[in-house]
Amino acid sequence: MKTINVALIGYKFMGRAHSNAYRQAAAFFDLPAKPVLKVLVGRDQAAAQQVADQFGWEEVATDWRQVVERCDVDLIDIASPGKTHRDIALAAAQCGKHILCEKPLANTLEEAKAMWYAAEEANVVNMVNFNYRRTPAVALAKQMIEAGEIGEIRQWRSAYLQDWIIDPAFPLVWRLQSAISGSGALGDIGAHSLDLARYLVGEIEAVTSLTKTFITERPLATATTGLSATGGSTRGPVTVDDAAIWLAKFAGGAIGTFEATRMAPGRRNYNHFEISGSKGSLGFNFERMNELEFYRHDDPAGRQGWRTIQATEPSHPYVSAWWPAGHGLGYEHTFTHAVADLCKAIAEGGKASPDFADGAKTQAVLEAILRSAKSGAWEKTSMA
Ligand code: SOE
Repeated sequence: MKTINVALIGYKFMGRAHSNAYRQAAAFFDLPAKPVLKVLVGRDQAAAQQVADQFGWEEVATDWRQVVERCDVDLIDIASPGKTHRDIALAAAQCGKHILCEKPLANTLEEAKAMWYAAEEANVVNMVNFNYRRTPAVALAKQMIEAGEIGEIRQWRSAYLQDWIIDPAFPLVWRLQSAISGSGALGDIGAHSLDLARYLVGEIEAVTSLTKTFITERPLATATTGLSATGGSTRGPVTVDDAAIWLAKFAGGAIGTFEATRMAPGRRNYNHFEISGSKGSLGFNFERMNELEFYRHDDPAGRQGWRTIQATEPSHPYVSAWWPAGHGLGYEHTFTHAVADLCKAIAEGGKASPDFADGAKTQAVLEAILRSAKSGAWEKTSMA
């Protein structure tokens, strides 16, 4: 069997999710090429080594620049914070490596475009990891929309709600610093909603928005693991939004409302959307990720109502690779699906999706939202 040697940069929350995906993909999916966990890269050698041992990486390295040049590496996976994405991707493309990059693609549109052009010029397979597209229920929604089951789409409404920074004593982790993450709830979770909206409805032409930082100062972080952290007594400014709300006009004529917040008590990872079409509606919430809600307007009068499709049948996207009907999947499976699709694209010389062009288009909407939050006006999405 052909192999794809992977170098993964980043070993914390996303690093572990990606590591698990590389371990699982070939065991569950019939892949034309199998990912090999070649080298895990992290600045803290001991911490990276611990994760490498847990997940079975062959080696650990501390300098990504040396790793991207290695001729025994085929795929560079960027699972480090946003501010590192551009430089790593550009170097990887220059060395002819395929690239998987965590979302959002970059911290600015300019960076995202540079990554897109570099990958295209180098003719390497490139993918941005908007993993929620690969939830079976979401992929099923896509199939149903394409089959015309809800008719012409008129409205999108989404709310991506979390509460992990609700405590003012929660430290100033990198996701709360614009120099490292670009933006706050907007880029971290709002970008997922934008990707789903682009995937299911189409391009967004214009937006008007509101952003808010409720807690403007926090203790500096002394240690972080995944989304938890401990803080010291010194404090620093929060330079990103805690919440963002926006309206959108889609190129195809639909209109949308979006909310992304980390200030919604009780909502841990509530990634929700509802789509209203001329013939019916679809609804999804990641906290019940195995279910897709569906309403058909042409059901007989007196028998109409929302139905819940358990998206766990072998006929549903990705499901036949896993367990018998009704047994359900989890968060980690969305990463495994991304890796499986990426390995197929690499082995077959195809294109991955969403690619860096998609990532840059989402970035253009993120920038329009930030512009509108400042100007108070409608802002057009522009790739310029
Ligand atoms: C934190 O908000 C986070 O881990 C995001 O960074 C991920 O992209 C999202 O899937 C879950 O929440």
